[in-house]
Amino acid sequence: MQGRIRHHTGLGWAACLGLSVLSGPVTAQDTGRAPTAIVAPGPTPVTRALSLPASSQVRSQVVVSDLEAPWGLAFLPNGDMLVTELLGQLRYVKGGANPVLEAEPIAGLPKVTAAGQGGLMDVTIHPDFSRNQLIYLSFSVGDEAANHTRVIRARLEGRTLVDVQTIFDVSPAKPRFQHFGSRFAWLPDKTLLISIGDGGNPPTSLDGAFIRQQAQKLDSHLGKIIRIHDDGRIPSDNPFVTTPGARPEIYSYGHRNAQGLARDPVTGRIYATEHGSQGGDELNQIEAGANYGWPKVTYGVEYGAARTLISAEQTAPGLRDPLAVWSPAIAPSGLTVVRKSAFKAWEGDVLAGGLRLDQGRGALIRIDLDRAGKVVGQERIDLGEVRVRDVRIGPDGQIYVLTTAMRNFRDKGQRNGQLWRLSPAD
Ligand SMILES: [Ca+2]
Repeated sequence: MQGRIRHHTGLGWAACLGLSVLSGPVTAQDTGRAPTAIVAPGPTPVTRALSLPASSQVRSQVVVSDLEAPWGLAFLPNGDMLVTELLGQLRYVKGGANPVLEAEPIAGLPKVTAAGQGGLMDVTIHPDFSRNQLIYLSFSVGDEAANHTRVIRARLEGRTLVDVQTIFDVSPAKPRFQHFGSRFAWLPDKTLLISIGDGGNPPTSLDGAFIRQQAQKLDSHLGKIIRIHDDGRIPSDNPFVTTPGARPEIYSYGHRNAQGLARDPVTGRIYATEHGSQGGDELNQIEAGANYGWPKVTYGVEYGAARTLISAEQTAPGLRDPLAVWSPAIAPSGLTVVRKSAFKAWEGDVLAGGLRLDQGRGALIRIDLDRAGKVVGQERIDLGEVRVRDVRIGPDGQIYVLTTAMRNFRDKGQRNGQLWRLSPAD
């Protein structure tokens, strides 16, 4: 694919981009129906990420180095940034043309368990931050035998957190340190969505079954997207508040490990990316009460050379189909919808971070959506031998990306994390 990418519709362009369309178009998401509406099963395009064309539209520049396993990025209204480091520090970056990483981390953080995939994960600011200075952090607590994701809010006073309050604890606790999810997204009513992982891969078990089965259980927060008020209270219009035995915080379920979550402020659509198991990574459009299928239906297979099937079917009545599937995996991380950016041609598209494409380098994936929210094309934005962990649009309209090195990215003392700024190529 040569030259500038423009907005296109139709599978002709998808085919020219190297999308491997297995068996036809995506099932339409029927946004007009009640949350529990059944969506007819339909085929979903499966993409081989490495076969995607590389974007020629981007100029990239490292603006901050020496971060230690960065995970989440949030802009303050003044253009400064908060960056979480997985091992448990919150860093302050002065924004502007030449961003500066302050040497001293933010003080007053609670104790975090940093082990395996767990640690200090996402950060977001309250929609009214300018008035209340509230920030939110997600992190893992506990030990090898019993740990879980916790959400706190606190006021940022200068460079110190004060009035730290726990507002949500995932239940049940789980063993081992896999699949925490933990990404935030705000809704316009100032409720907060948080993605929670399924608890891990076999042989990790809970209640006599592989823990992944928790994703289908409404009495568990594992494998869910949850929704709470800004102080942790449960919204009375959550989809399962009146369902006996169900956790009232649940917004959607049947997720494996969603580490990308973003709302389009123009269309109101909510998108999530989740890791599959050896392939089967998904982009989903999230609706209240819907079941996204894991592990009943997935394009992923068990880890290992045998590639044992996890589900006999990839789609089923009553289960939401993904908008896009990546096999092999991209290992999707942070997610953002392109609005108010310097990339005019990308307006309304979705950027998905990829930790690891085909066992090689990570990249950003730009997913071109048409006005109906259907995937009509994808391309790679390569940043070299890095894992892409988070992506945000800055107040200056540029794209900001957190990366780590491919190897040793979360070993203590490995300050190979970077903040990149992407600008439109001339
Ligand atoms: Ca799914």
